[in-house]
Amino acid sequence: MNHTNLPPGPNASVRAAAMQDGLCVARVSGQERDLYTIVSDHGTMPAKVAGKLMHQATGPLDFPAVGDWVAADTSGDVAVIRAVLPRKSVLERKSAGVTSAGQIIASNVDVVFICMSMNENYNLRRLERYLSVVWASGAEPCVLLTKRDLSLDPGRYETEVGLIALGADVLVVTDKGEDGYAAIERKMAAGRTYAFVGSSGVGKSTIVNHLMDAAVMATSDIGKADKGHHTTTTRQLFATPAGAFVIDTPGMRELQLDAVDFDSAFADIETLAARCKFNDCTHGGEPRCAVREAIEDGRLSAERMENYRKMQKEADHQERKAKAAEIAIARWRRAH
Ligand SMILES: Nc1nc2c(ncn2[C@@H]2O[C@H](COP(=O)(O)OP(=O)(O)OP(=O)(O)O)[C@@H](O)[C@H]2O)c(=O)[nH]1
Ligand SMILES: [Mg+2]
Ligand SMILES: [Zn+2]
Repeated sequence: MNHTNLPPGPNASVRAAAMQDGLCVARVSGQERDLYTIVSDHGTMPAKVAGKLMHQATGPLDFPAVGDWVAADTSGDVAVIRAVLPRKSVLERKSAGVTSAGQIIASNVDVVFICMSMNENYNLRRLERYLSVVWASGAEPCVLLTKRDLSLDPGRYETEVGLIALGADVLVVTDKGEDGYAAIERKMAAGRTYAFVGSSGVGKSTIVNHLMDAAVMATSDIGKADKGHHTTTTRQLFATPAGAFVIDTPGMRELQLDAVDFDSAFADIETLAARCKFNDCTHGGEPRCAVREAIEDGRLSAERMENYRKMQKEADHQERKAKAAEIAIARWRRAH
């Protein structure tokens, strides 16, 4: 990535403060375990996290992630990241494993393109999960229905998705033909940052290569895109020739919920629920329940309602686990 097209990023006073400490402001463009790549006025260089920052960290969210602005000491061959600057948006998910700690997918993203292809991968319930997580990140979600060339009736998918992707744009795209990705390019602007997320094989890296006008990411060969095979394995930030920033991410098998925004993602259900006769209506058979009435006359899909309940349960469980962990840590600290 060329330093001449680094985005505006943190404001002048932050840059000045970092410079006073002999540090420079850089952006994290790549991460492979504990080795980072950062881009600054000094160009692209490898970087590690300072020991102090590592010891003060209380969880994965305190570590740098792709898209982060950091203050770094760039005097040596390997830069030393001393601080992570405040984030404008954080896209996170629960990490696999037993801890309740979240994992950052990307930060300081303006628009998250949620990619879903119109074949076996098509799943409205999974899309609802993605939308809930992206709304909570502070970035704007935009749904990309990919591989239009493989679908006999793309309009049907577009309509169906439009009904659940409330407040988000829905674009139908393909890598075939001259202008199959024109809708994406129209959506993008110079200086802004875009992340691509979604299942493996839906065509995220193919889009990134198109936007870069170069094969910067490997894509799977046709036929080798078998289930469970991930072509992209690390997250990476690129500056496009048009001056935008794009982050490619590895396909996710499942998106475990961490931070979620139900008010935005399920605004239709929340609005209906406000009209139920009882304030504490569980929509389980109470009289004059606006939610059940909407399901009965077909205005709300029963599957959508069921998914909403399931996700809420999951989020509640997650929250209880996080609280329990917090209490346990506080107790341990007091005892020691
Ligand atoms: N027919 C068709 N194939 C496509 C389209 N876009 C991508 N592909 C193919 O789909 C396969 C997977 O594409 P990738 O770009 O590697 O998918 P990905 O989302 O980056 O996958 P991971 O890196 O594993 O997460 C490749 O063989 C692409 O050539 C499209 O619009 N139509
Ligand atoms: Mg990929
Ligand atoms: Zn109700």
